[in-house]
Amino acid sequence: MSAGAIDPAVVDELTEIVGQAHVLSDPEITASYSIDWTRRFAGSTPLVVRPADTAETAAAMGVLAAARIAVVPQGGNTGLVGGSVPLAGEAVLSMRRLDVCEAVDELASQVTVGAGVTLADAQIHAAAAGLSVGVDLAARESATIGGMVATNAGGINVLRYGAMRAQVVGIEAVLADGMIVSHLAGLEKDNTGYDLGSLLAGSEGTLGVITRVRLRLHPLQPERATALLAFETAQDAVAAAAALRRSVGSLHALEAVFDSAMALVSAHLGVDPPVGSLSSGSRNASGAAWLIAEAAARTDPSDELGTAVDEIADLLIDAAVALDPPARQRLWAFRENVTEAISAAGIPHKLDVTLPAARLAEFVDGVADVVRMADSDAQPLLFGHLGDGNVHVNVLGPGGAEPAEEVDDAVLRYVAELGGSISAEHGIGTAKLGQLHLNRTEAELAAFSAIKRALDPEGLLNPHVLLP
Ligand code: FAD
Ligand code: 2HG
Ligand code: ZN
Repeated sequence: MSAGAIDPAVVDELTEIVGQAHVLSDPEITASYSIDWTRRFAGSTPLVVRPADTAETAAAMGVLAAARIAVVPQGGNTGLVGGSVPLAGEAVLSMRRLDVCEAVDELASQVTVGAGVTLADAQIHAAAAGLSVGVDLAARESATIGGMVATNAGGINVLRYGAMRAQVVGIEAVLADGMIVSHLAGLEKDNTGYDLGSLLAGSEGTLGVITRVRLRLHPLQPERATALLAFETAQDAVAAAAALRRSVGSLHALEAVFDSAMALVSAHLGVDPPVGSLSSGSRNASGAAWLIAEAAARTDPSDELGTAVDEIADLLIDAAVALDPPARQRLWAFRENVTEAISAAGIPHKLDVTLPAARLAEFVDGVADVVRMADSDAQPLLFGHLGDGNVHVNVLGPGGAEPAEEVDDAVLRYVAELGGSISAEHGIGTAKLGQLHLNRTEAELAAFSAIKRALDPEGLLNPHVLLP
């Protein structure tokens, strides 16, 4: 749909609500709202509407609903499953201007923030009160709290604090018809009916537009110890990860980078990992493996981490431990920059999956063959949040091109066969619509559709996302 296809009276009404500067239709300006972070998913939009607050969001949704214009809510546009961009000519409702952090409630250890507040800004705001946000991820400078709730984002601290849904103690949202629902008191115990915050978490913009979120905060854990651990095989790394989870009470993150992903990120950074060695020619997905284990506490956790690392000495090739922030950051660079390194190499298919602990090692060893059976030229790159069974299987085709479409189906079927989830933390978006049935029964999908119809009977909110 081009801008011209929208009734000028609708554009006028929207302009009256949000101001001329915030109704965008010039294709050069709307282009960045229409392509996703990976560059795999791109469309076009007749209009980007940028409300400033809840009232403007509600009024704009009312106008769009009356005109039956489908809408893609968008935050930082860092989503990785093609759910945040207008692939079928929808209007985009950009939530980035809802960027107010209210005062931290120090008595309750909670804060209410606008949906457009970036994770980095929420973290700085909470830290000033001696508290922290329970979720952290590498896209923190751009990802918004609204988008993170909408995707139920996970990240590196899930093993300690849970994913985004677990941080939500109150929510405000605008429904498809422009009605505002608001429940922001933040009472820890509140059994007064359906929990709309839980329902909207992971709804990927299909049930409502999140405008404000009340977050549960956690004590800051300022003392940190970080270890980069090198292993000869993926199996050893998986066994070590399980042991560290059992033994380190202050475990804050437990991440993995497998052989070919480590080769790529090291080349990207221009630095070899300080411990372990890459397999020569490294096209293996697994083979050698690295873990990053971080302990965090109010008092120095290095002894606790050091003792636990000693206890897994028979599994290890070598370990590097860092305590001060720059040295720790140098170790983290080998994990945090993998996504960027892959993006610099091409346009991957991203298959974000969870395996049950008992099948994790088998999956890490077996998935490369599954990929190559579907596309013999494709290169699998494995890394992820091993502490919670979450593996990111990225697959590149030759020269950085996209691999064959069959790869996605083959890997996700393999995951389902092993009892895993086809989406650990990124969501379904448009990328995995065809495979949702691998994890969800017909009865569950019928219940999903009934919820969607109840809250969005005209099917205007992100109509091509999540529900097949
Ligand atoms: P967007 O990309 O704008 O939108 C994502 C989805 O949420 C879309 O379906 C959109 O319609 C919907 N949405 C956005 N805002 C709203 C709103 N206010 N109301 C209703 N629906 C809305 N994800 C993880 O889980 N863990 C990670 O460790 C992680 N690391 C990443 C690292 C990098 C380098 C990158 C690029 C991405 C990473 N991601 C990760 C993915 C991404 O950052 C998350 O999915 C994040 O939650 C998206 O937030 P966003 O504001 O960018 O949302
Ligand atoms: C991460 O854990 C993100 O780094 C991105 O979830 C994963 O690039 C990916 O596949
Ligand atoms: Zn991740």
